[in-house]
Amino acid sequence: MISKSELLGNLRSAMEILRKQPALLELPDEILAFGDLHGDFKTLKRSDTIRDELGLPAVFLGDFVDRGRQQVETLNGLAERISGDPRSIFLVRGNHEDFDICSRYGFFDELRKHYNIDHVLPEISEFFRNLPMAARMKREAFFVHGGIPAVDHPYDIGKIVKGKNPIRKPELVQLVFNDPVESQRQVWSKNNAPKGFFSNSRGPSLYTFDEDAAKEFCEKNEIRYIVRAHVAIVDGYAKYNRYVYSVFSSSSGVYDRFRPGFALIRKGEEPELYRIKEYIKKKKNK
Ligand SMILES: [Mn+2]
Repeated sequence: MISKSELLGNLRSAMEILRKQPALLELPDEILAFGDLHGDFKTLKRSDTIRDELGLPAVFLGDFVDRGRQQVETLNGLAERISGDPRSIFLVRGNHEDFDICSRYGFFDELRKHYNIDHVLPEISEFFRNLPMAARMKREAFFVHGGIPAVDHPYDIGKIVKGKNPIRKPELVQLVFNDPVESQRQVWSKNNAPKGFFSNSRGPSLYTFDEDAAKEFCEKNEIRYIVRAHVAIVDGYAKYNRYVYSVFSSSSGVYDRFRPGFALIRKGEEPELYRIKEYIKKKKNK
């Protein structure tokens, strides 16, 4: 297991980087995007292989902890990587990087097994609070854990700020929690919700959004599409509509049978979606 001093050291070094980063990260024109890791340290290591192979940086779209088997290793590994080379790894906050959530879904239990939890929580909280809430590839894509907020729709991503721990600001909560919805699905409109937003079974103050809402958001923010995570997808990725792509990158714990995916995003081209193990195998056989 990782020692307390190693964990705290890596978190503190990473925080030096995160503190200087804006709430909305500006990404380079070519990048790999990974979804929820949920304690899947093996997938994090496989992502190193893919980054090395392609010589590209990667953005991780939140939910690093909870549920999986190696949550501390995953958080520590991300902190170590970002402090080692902040131009090759970018982090975006998920709804599980929040003490209201990760005190209930496994992370606090894992911490208690290995440490005096009071000695590590302050650094972890600071790490969470300094994480960017979203990222953008200019004139191309918006990257976020959950989805677009119904607040002030079409929402201006220039307004994004970093969140406290726990996250409280409604539009920030919605960035990490909202979901796209397929238009065929039966959904309920909510009172006062902007057109294109519907109820979300995850909670009363959360929304789903359809293709029209996504289109208006993209036009307002001068991007072509949204890359997000948050939904567990057995096959690793999904295209919801012309404007929304989803990636999921965990096969740990409850996601044992899942096939983790990632996206290769290049400015001016359509996103390429892959499953991590198949991608690595194919490259090996070449
Ligand atoms: Mn999530």
